[in-house]
Amino acid sequence: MVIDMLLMKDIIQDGHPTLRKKAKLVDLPLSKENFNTLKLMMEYIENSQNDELVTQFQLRPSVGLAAPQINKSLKMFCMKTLSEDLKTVHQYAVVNPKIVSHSEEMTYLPGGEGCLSIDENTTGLVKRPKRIKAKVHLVDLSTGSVKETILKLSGYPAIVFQHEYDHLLGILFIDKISESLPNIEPIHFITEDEETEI
Ligand code: UDB
Ligand code: ZN
Repeated sequence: MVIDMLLMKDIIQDGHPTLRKKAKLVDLPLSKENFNTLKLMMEYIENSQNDELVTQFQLRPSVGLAAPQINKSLKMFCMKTLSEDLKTVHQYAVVNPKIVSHSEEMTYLPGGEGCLSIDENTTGLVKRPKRIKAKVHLVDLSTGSVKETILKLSGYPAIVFQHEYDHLLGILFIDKISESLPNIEPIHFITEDEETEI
């Protein structure tokens, strides 16, 4: 029996040349192989958000994974994360994305960014546009259908999207670290308690 599942050993690390290459456009219609790769990438993210599987398989709890990180130099990534109010799931399997516009307003994760492809002790503040519009091909991983759409994202999901998008350009968050970001409003996750206080 062959278990087909991505593990940390499958994620290449900083220093590997693939992480610095510009990824290639993905052929459409999507090949079975690329569809299967996207499914494995989303499965990794979902497994990594399950405490038991994190312990069992030593996964890093993850919100996004780009194909170059598993040594496939292709313009595709998966993300699964919540909005700052923790109410909306932003789960996307994305092919051939292009950010077509972004806000002037910038934001950042106050705890800094990390990366599955970089040593877990390395984090840093990264300034990014607060809102983006991206033309993407979205893949429905249960049916295999692909549709072109414009994704409009704001706040945390926009940061995750941009981090993954950078991987397709050969850019890592360490290229963009700032020591401090005065005058920029960081992302703020809203808890239920906070909401009831209002
Ligand atoms: C991550 N995880 O997946 F808010 F349940 C990071 C790592 C590098 C620490 C694993 C993460 O942010 N987890 C997380 C955050 C939450 C709630 C939660 C889990 N990535 C993805 C990556 O490296 N993709 O290439 C790094 C993120 C930093 C900013 C956006 C992506
Ligand atoms: Zn990353």
